[in-house]
Amino acid sequence: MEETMIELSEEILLRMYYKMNQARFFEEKVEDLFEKGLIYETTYLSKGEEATGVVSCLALEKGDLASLTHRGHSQAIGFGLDVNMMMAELLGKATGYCKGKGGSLHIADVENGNIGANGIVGGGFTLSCGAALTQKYKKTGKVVLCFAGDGATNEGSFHEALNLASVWKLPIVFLIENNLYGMSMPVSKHMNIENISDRSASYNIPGLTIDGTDFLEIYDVMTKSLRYARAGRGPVLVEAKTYRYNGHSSSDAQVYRNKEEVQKWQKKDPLLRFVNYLHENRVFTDKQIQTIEDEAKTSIEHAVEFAMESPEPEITTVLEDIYA
Ligand SMILES: Cc1ncc(C[n+]2csc(CCOP(=O)(O)OP(=O)(O)O)c2C)c(N)n1
Ligand SMILES: [Mg+2]
Repeated sequence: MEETMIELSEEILLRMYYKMNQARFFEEKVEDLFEKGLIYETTYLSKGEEATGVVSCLALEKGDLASLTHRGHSQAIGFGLDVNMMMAELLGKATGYCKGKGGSLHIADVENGNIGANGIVGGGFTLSCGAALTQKYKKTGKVVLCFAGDGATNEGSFHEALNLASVWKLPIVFLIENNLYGMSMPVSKHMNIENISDRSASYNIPGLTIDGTDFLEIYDVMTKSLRYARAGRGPVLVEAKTYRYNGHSSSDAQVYRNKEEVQKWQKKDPLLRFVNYLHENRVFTDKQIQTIEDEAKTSIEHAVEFAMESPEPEITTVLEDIYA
């Protein structure tokens, strides 16, 4: 892979910071709405993981595809999904991505390359391989970004997918968001290796471990990995070490970790690191930074208003769009 660091324009920095803020505000609102009893499913929040979700998507080119995980709000916002439709889906409204019947775990926008979130851990690996095979077969020049968690890499589907992607040299980048736990199980207890990227050796493909709280490293490594896959050289496995601040889901008492651990990770919060970079490098003025944050917040407040004012699905549509 290329040696020199990929340059970041002001425009891309602005989009990254805006979307990372949107992702954080989106989930703060989701927590609030859940507590008020307005979200009927549980929630899987990605607060703390905004850099991996957003920044890796911003390294994609127009027309590229992505498959998301159950912890996929930051990924979806990064990919460019509409926050109004996302919020409406979480509130079970007819204006949502699945007309209010799928919830967070089934948000998808297939026409625009978003193969979808997935309630099945490891379900995205093989779907992504299928999508990547289509790109190769049709010579579209497009690449698939496949998100997954650390726990998911213990599923058989991970190994099947990496093997096939390697043998067929599929245009796909697997991005593992290693947030150190699969539910309450620490990585050290569910696998016997330090770095998940080592698993790439079995399939003779490049494997890289990066800091998932550092937007600079994510953008650099993801851009290069996507170029590698786009050039027809085959898949890449990227592991980003990151952390989720919330419990696994809304019903997690978090007895398996202590506050100090959470606080340690919050010190390298991806948004904090981003804003420090903006200040240190004088990319934007304080006023401009404030405006980006305010606009991101306003967009989420609008999304909540849109969702609250939207109608519920009609009872007559209850059997529509049911596949199984
Ligand atoms: C096939 C399957 N097995 C188990 C579950 C239950 N489950 C939901 S999330 C989860 C943990 C996944 O851990 P990881 O891949 O690390 O993702 P994270 O939740 O940490 O983002 C499990 C076991 C599931 N949804 N699907
Ligand atoms: Mg995990």
